[in-house]
Amino acid sequence: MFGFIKKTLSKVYTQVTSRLQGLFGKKHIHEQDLQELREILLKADTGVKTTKNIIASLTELADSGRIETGADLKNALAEQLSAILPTTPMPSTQVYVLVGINGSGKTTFASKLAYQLQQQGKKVLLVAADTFRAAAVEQLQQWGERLDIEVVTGKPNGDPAAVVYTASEQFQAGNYDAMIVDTAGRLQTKINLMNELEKIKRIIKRKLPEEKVVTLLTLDSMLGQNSFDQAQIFHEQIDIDGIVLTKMDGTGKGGILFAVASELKLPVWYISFGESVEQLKMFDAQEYIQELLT
Ligand SMILES: Nc1nc2c(ncn2[C@@H]2O[C@H](COP(=O)(O)OP(=O)(O)OP(=O)(O)O)[C@@H](O)[C@H]2O)c(=O)[nH]1
Ligand SMILES: [Mg+2]
Repeated sequence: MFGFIKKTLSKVYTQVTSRLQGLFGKKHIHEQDLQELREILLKADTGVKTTKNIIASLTELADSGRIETGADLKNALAEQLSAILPTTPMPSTQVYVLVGINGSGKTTFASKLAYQLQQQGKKVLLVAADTFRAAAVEQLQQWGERLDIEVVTGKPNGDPAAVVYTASEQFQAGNYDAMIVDTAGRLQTKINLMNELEKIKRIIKRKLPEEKVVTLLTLDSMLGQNSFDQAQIFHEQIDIDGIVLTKMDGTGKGGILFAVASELKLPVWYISFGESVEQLKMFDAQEYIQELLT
């Protein structure tokens, strides 16, 4: 990931990284410097609660003489941020179920993930379990054609669980290495739509009992804290395993990663940052922190 933030996430870089450098260059750290750090973290979408905890810990360290210089501050902040990000590695899996609100980047991520797995030599099956919009199926089919990856589709307005049923059989019979299920965007408050997701997961588990199924929630990083309540309810209703932060090339400011980790207690496994197929990275917490602070 080296140089990744500077090169790719230019907004994160200019809004966060460059401002931090000013603080880290100081000979002496005073009370007002911690207030400035607080402001930077808040502006970077780190979230009120998470920021408050970080600043409280740093203030304690400063009061006891353990943060005197800008360099001390940098090291202490790096430690704080590392402690926040859970290091749960992405489990090795063959079945991915992608969920999230409308427009959060599921279909784009499905294609990017399919491409990444294909590059690793895997035989991938894409499943268009978004039967709600005809355009959604076409969108995935187009990616499938471009990448030469098979896409299982169902009837328009049909039961998405039926598509998943067929796909699971094809997966089993066809010697595939991975199956990626793209679902329709939905609001977490629509109970019937959440039940539909549960049904999809149930069918996969019944048809493919040997496979580990990983449910990934796509979160649009540009929505900042607004997406938290949504994520929380998704998690309560259908058990999310990990987060994909999308549109990291947009106006999001990078701190969202820490807020997600500390407030949702869910690992971030992927960051997606553009509309072309290779713009996907497996998230590495240590590298990210290192780059953010350097
Ligand atoms: N810049 C940028 N745009 C993205 C990214 N991911 C998705 N998009 C765009 O965001 C829009 C929505 O993306 P989709 O992948 O269709 O989102 P979705 O969650 O499948 O949407 P629904 O199926 O309607 O719920 C599209 O215009 C994508 O091109 C990203 O990482 N960066
Ligand atoms: Mg979609």
